[in-house]
Amino acid sequence: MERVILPYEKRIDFATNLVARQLFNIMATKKTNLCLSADLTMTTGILDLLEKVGEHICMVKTHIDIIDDFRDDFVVRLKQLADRFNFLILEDRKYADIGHTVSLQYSKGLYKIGEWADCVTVHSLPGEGILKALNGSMNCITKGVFLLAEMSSEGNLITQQYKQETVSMASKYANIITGFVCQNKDTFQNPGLIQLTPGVQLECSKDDLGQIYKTPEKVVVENGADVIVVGRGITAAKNPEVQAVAYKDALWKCYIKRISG
Ligand code: 6AU
Repeated sequence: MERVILPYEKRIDFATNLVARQLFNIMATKKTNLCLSADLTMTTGILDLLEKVGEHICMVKTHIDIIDDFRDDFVVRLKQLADRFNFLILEDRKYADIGHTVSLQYSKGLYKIGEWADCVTVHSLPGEGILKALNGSMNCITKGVFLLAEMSSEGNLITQQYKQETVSMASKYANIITGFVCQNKDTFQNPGLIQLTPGVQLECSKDDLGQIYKTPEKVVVENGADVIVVGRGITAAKNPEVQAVAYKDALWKCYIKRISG
């Protein structure tokens, strides 16, 4: 059966990565496929926002290296919110180096991402070594990778062949692959993997730096998005809480339409 018309709860049993199983489960239980991209630069801004919108999201996506006042207790509080509201944490680190360097970037340094992130984003560009390294550094029982197979930005250099080779590279590391960051449903067929799609806004069609936005209808119904990343559509709104609910409702309605055929 086609992945995009199966409900999340039926896809759990196809998932080989535990984070994918957890995410399907959270989406089905909380009835939300909204991932908040909390691209704010102060820890209080992020934590306050999550207090307000935590109940409406299945996952928060962080860029830990844009935070001005990072301290270790930030991740402790982030984890507490994730437990309280039952959402996962995706660190959007977009690893893109040789395996050895990436294994250090994942586990060492100021941020020690491997200690707190449920999953991370990774580029396939350097080749298989990057997945081999993460497979070795991660506690594979509880961690996951979203591999970038397509991007939302104008003029990006990803080709059809790059995308196909990215998907075939992932098939060798099924235990750590949660899914793909991509824009189109033809990217992969496996119902146990998750399509994470950024570049979504209700009001704008682009920003000034090459980001391209599509509507919830387009990304979920036509293009097969399973988890939808919304950043400034919520963070820059006058009332982020109200806007988070608007995105959650619009995205869930589109998902129901898709699985209802
Ligand atoms: O909704 P925005 O435009 O404010 O934020 C979109 C977020 C940003 C980007 O770093 C990220 O999504 N992103 C990614 C990811 C998730 O990997 C890939 C991509 O192709 N486009 C994109 O915008 O935090």
